[in-house]
Amino acid sequence: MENKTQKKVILSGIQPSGELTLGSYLGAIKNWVALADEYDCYYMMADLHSITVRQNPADLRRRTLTQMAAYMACGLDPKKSTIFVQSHVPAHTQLGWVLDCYTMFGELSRMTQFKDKSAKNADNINAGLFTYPSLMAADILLYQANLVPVGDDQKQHVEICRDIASRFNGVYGDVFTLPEPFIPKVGARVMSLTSPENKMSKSDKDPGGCVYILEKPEDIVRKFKKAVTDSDTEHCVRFDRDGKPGVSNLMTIYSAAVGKTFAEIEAEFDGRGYGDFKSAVGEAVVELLRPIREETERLLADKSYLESVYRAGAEKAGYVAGKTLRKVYKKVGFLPR
Ligand code: ATP
Ligand code: LTN
Repeated sequence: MENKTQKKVILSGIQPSGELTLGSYLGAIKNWVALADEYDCYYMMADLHSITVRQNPADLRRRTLTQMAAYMACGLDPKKSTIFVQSHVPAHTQLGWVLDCYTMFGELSRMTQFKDKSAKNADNINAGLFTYPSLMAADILLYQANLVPVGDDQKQHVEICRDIASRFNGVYGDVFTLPEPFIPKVGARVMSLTSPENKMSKSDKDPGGCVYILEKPEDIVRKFKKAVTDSDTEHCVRFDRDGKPGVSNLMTIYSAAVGKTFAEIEAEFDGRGYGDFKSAVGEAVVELLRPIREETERLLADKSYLESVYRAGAEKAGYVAGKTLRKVYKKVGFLPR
């Protein structure tokens, strides 16, 4: 594919199905920002994916715009990265359909996210929830992305994308670039503050377990004060994911927020109680998120600027995606119009 900058390509996205969480910031967005200079980046609000679970229309619109403002407040510069709304680029659904026909029932049935979400939404196990990964593969393959920065839970979806792309390439020649997942060393799987055996998730029924990136400082501090620590007797801050999941999760968050290693954190809190530690983590997260919240609020006050960003984003993304789609249509044998 023609890539004027000759930079390698990144694509990633988040569904505007809830407010962004500290988990999605540390697991994904932080890396998007870190990689934005080095790569030709496409970052989207995955609104098509979000309707696999029932959404309130007004909330979905509001969250899509808020999410875009938050991406920018986290440090994404629309002059450098292409920021767009997935549903604004029809090529995603168009390629999604084609890839559905190159994706096997058996491989979709093995997807952990499908199994989890079907269990949580037993009254709405729709076909979109099932074919979610082939639409995600279309998102990635349309831009010939080399890297897909995501949290650990999305690794399986990037792997199935590679499988679909290889299958297609096997039949038609080198149409798609095979992408790699890019998963952070620290923060790939931030756990719930109240049940550290589960992933922190925006659709979690227990709001105490999840910290939102736009949350008020006093609420953040309160949630960390109430975070579950471990019932072992040693009462010390030590990293042990299996033996001390609560403390280890807080150490992961603290490490990602302030940039200290686990050994440095253990030394800092040596001889101090869990109470002190939890307050320190809460304060560190407040300081990490404060500028993001303030900048998001500032950006949201200027709707026409936000509109200009997503319109330009859709234009650029649509151009690049259109080229891949045309190639695919030709390869599979659709009669040109
Ligand atoms: P939902 O509850 O709707 O499934 P979610 O909170 O799990 O949503 P996603 O929108 O699925 O979040 O994820 C957005 C991005 O953030 C993905 O790249 C995902 O891997 C990453 N991510 C989400 N939650 C976490 C987490 N707890 N730790 C690390 N990364 C995360
Ligand atoms: N499935 C992802 C969101 C997503 C995505 C993508 C991520 C949709 N399309 C393409 C990376 C690349 C999730 O976070 N649940």
